[in-house]
Amino acid sequence: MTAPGTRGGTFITFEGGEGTGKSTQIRRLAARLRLESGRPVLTTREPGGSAKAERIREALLAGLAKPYGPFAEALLFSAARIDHLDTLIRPALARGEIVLCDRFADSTRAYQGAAGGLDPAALRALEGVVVGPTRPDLTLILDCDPELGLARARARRDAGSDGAVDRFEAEALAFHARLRNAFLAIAAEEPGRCAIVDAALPADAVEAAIRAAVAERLPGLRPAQAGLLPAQAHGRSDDRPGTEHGDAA
Ligand code: Z5A
Repeated sequence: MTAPGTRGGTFITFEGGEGTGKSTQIRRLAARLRLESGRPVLTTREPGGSAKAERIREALLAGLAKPYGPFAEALLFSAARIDHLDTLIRPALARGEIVLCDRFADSTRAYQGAAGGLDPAALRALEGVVVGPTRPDLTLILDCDPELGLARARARRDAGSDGAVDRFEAEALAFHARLRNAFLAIAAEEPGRCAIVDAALPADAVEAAIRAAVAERLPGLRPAQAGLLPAQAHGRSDDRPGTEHGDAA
């Protein structure tokens, strides 16, 4: 982990299975931090975030890389991450901004590693080359029963605000159970960086737990005091994450 302050900015990632509420909570935390911290907040996502990485995202989620196997997919996620880091994340951190990222390297460890069956040592080596010193200061792992998360994702799609089932959502429930265990194992392995948040709770309660975790782990950002701010500070709970990726304000 790079300590906040050594590079100016603060890097927070959101991880977890499908439909755990990452996008919803990123928007809420971003709104709070914009009001509270007095610093620009950039929200972004993986795969994607930069123009070139978004093109790779389209191919990955359409399943175009699946026939080449999980290591080829890991390489493509990494290619997208290199561009995202170089063109968006590192410049924002160097400017002293707070960067909130929807998924990052832990998703490669969980999806391509634990759930996809790749050798963890090979993936760690790849991560070391791709990510280098740009480690998150804090990773919030949103955790709930995969059946609940998948049901939420399904309900969102049925309500018409989303497209077809993507390549990973279409995997069997056993895959999603392995994913959940993988994220919990990452949190157990790196407790200083990771905080587990109960994502089965209502969105307001999840938001409060996230504010408490951020206040405890990154006291300089002071989001716990955001509870004193007016309710209109945060976005709608059904906001999709992709709409403001790359925005700093
Ligand atoms: N992937 C990978 O394999 N390797 C990698 O290295 C990386 C990614 C970086 C990206 O998909 C896929 O890429 C992902 C992993 C893989 N797998 N899939 N699929 P994505 O970006 O399209 O999707 P996602 O990251 O899985 O997120 P999501 O499914 O869109 O869910 P979410 O962001 O966690 O949840 P949400 O959109 O905030 O909420 C979902 C719905 O639930 C929505 O209607 C909300 O209003 C509702 N919601 C949210 N919170 C609550 C609570 N607390 N209670 C009730 N309802 C709620």
